Amino acid sequence: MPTTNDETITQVVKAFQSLGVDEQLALFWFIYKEMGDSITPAAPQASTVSPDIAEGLFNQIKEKSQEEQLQFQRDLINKADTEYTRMYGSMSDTTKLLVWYRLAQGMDSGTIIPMPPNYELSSEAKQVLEQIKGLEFEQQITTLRDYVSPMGAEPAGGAEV
Ligand code: 45D
Repeated sequence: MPTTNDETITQVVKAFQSLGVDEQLALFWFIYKEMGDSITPAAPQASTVSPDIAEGLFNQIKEKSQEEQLQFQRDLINKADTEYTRMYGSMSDTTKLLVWYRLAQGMDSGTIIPMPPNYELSSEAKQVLEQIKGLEFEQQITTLRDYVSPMGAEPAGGAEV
């Protein structure tokens, strides 16, 4: 039987996924800004994360044009099948989260396409943001892990890394 907390998380993830693709990207960015320094590689369960694998994919995306960088992120959400989304699909959930974290850091440092200035979230997206802000830190992590988990494409048959 799922607990109330599990149901809350499931409901928030569904609301997140029901937004348009660009709205999801924008909301994800605002979440990153809200979480800020509370995200650290010392977080629990770091043993299931493969930093080198995340870095390898990130480095390839970093070399692309801004348009292609944005397309890659849209492809992940759309579950489009490309060389890169398959790489993503082969990762553990926490490694997937690390890929997104690295992309957000890249936006901060100017190597990844930035948010357009003065971007306003839709009221639907704002609602989801408020719901996520109301969760405990561990629940936020679970929510984000559940959110990034189904993205990308199925690997050809490799194991998770
Ligand atoms: O022109 O256990 C729009 C680890 C509009 C460690 C756009 C962790 C049009 C191990 C589409 C908006 C650190 C992994 C443009 C745990 C337009 C561990 C572009 C925790 C340009 C628990 C929008 C990790 C774009 C965590 C490009 C908590 C938006 C990680 C991009 C959290 C948004 C990561 C991005 C988060 C958002 C990442 C890249 C919250 C990324 C958010």
